[in-house]
This record gives sequence, structure tokens and C-alpha cells, in this order.
Amino acid sequence: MKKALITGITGQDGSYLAELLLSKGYKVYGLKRRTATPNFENIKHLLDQIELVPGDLLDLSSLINAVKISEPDEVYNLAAQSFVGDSWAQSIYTGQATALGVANMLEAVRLVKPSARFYQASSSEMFGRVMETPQTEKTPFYPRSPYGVAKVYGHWITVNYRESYEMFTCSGILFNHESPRRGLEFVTRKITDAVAKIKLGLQHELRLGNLDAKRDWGFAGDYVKAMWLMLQQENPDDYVIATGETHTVKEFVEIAFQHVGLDWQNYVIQDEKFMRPAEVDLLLGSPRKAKDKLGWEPEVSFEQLVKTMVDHDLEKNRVIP
Ligand code: NAP
Ligand code: F7E
Repeated sequence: MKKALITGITGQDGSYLAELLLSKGYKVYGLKRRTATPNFENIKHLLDQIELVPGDLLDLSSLINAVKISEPDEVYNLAAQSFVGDSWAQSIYTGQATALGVANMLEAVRLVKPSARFYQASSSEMFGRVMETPQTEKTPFYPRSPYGVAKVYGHWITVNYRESYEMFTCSGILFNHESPRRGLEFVTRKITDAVAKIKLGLQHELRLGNLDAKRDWGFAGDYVKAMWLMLQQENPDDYVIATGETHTVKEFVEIAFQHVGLDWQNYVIQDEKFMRPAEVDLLLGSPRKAKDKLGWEPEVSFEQLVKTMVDHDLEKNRVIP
């Protein structure tokens, strides 16, 4: 039986990846940091099938211990301070967790089980002020936030461990991917949760920042399949994972409101508070290499994604007003 260690198992991607690996017969270990209140919402249905090990990306000895306990064949490093918006206010912490946390995890693997295959959650935010469109594995990075800068470090330290120690390390440059398990602070889930609450009479307006930003949005359940595929190849490599389509925040808003029969213009207010000090205006990824080498393709369309998220939030808010 193959064994996998997932950091960030309580997050959106960690929960979908755990489901995927369990369905493939893996023994799944998840790194779990201490929190004052439980945050098992995304994995509560999996708790009796996985094993949680305590640890934090900032604490190397806890990571060494986690690798010793799990003896993994595969390590998926999904943990990070992942919210771009907060990365200016918490730039030092973002660097510690999202950048140096990767080095800590790689060191733990190198010291305890260097033969384990390693996946790093890199991000399209590394492209930032994009140098070409669509963005590919060869597009130079130009990050626009402390988060993006930290991910560039995480990306290159992953490449460096591959080249320095011949470790099987892969980096997935994933474009935005969403789901009903997305955190409520990210724009997609903020919109679908608000649309549901407005429809149910529980909220009256939706305050947003930049409606013109363009993102290449896919479904998280599709994207974790690409992570797994990367670690099944003969050789380690880096891949862009994207849909190849881009949409504005405004388009997302329009479809979400339309889905419940409302006109977004009656509810959306633009608020300076949600504008960023530096914005990433346009992201559009080329999934060509992933398609050619991994045989990976996204299955859920943009419209399906928006509607599924709205439907989920309608259901959730009906039950828990
Ligand atoms: P997420 O929902 O925010 O989950 C982040 C996870 O990291 C949570 O389990 C969190 O634990 C854990 N974590 C945070 N700081 C930690 C620390 N110091 N030590 C241990 N665990 C820690 O993120 P996601 O959307 O699933 O994304 C997964 C990864 O992919 C992240 O690295 C993200 O930056 C990257 N990424 C995401 C996207 C996307 O569109 N979703 C795109 C590209 C790359 P708690 O539950 O305790 O907070
Ligand atoms: O913002 C704009 C905002 O916070 C998307 C993370 O998973 O994907 C994610 O980062 C866009 C930006 O995601 C609001 O300015 C407008 O242009 O949903 P987001 P993100 O910053 O793209 C990448 C690939 C990651 O790696 C990250 O971990 O929407 N926007 N109004 C807003 N954004 C938010 N959050 N809230 C608003 O009110």
C-alpha cells in the first residue's frame, strides 16, 4: 500500500487530494497544525480514514517527526499562508510559511526519506504582471504581492533540491481553482455565499474590490488529479495547470446573480477596502504541456463551477442561516 503525507490537509485542495488518494488505495497522513478551535469542516467525512500528525511548516523538527511517522512514498506540500490579500499585512509571516516552509519540508524529506516523491504547490501568482499571454512553464516570473514573491522562492527551492540532491521534486504552477470548499475570503466563494444569502434575504449588498481583474478559474477537484499525475511520471518536472480560459470578476458576479434570477447591479458596491496595493490584472494559463505529458484536462466548465458553488451555498445557508 502506497503512503502519502499531505500538508494543508484541512484546506480546500488537501481535502480533495485526500479523497483522491484514498480512492486509489493510499494510506493518507495529514499534517495538522494546532488551532484553538477545530477546523475539520473540509475533512470531517474523512477523519476515520486518514491519520493526522501534528506539525507546523515553521517547525522543522515537527516536520521531521511527521516524515518519520508517515514514511511516505509521496509528499504533497499544500500548506501555506494562501490568501494574497492578507499577504501585505502579514508579509513576514507569509515569507516564513509560504517560502521558508517549503525549504523546511524539503529538508525534512531529504533528511528522513529522500526517495519520497515531492509535490510543491506553486502558483500562477508568480507570473503577476505577466510577461506574455498565455503563461507557460517558460514564462518569466514577475510576482506582485508578498505571497507571489514567497511562492517564487518555494518554486525555485523545489527545483534546486531536484538539481542538487537528485530528489524527485515537482512543482505544479496551478492557476486559480475553486469549489464549495474554498475559503470565504476568496472572491469566488465570497460572491457565491453572498448571492445565496441575498437570495434568502439574509444579506442586502455585496462589497467587492476590482471587478476587472481576469482569472483563469478551474475546479479544485480536477486540479488535484494533476498533482497526483505529476508524481506518477518517470521523471520529475514542472507543469502549468489551467483551463486556458480567462474571465473577469464581473463575469463571475453576473453568472452567479443570474443563476438565482437577480440583477447584480442592484446589490454590488465597489469598495476601496478590497483593492490591493498591487494587482494582478490578467492570468491565462496554457495547459498544453499537462495535456501532452500527463494526459490531464479540466472537466468542469467555468459556468458549471459558478452554478455549483451558488447551489451549494444556497443549501448551506438554508440550513445554517
Ligand atoms: P487553503 O484552503 O488556504 O489551505 C491552506 C492549508 O495550509 C490549510 O490546511 C492550513 O491549515 C495550512 N497551513 C497554513 N499555514 C500552515 C502552517 N504554518 N503549518 C501547517 N499548515 C499550515 O489553500 P488551498 O486553496 O487548498 O491551496 C493549497 C495550496 O496551493 C496552497 O499552498 C496555495 O498557496 C496553493 N495554490 C492555491 C491555488 C488556488 O487557487 N486554490 C492556486 C495555486 C496555488 P489551517 O486549516 O490550520 O489554516
Ligand atoms: O482574488 C479580485 C482580487 O483573492 C481574485 C489564491 O488561491 O489564486 C488565489 O489568489 C481577484 C483579485 O484570489 C475582491 O483583487 C475583487 O484580482 O479570489 P482571490 P487570488 O488573489 O487570485 C492564486 C492562484 C493563489 O495561488 C492564491 O493562493 O479578485 N477581487 N474584489 C477580490 N478578491 C477578494 N479576495 N475579495 C474581494 O472582495
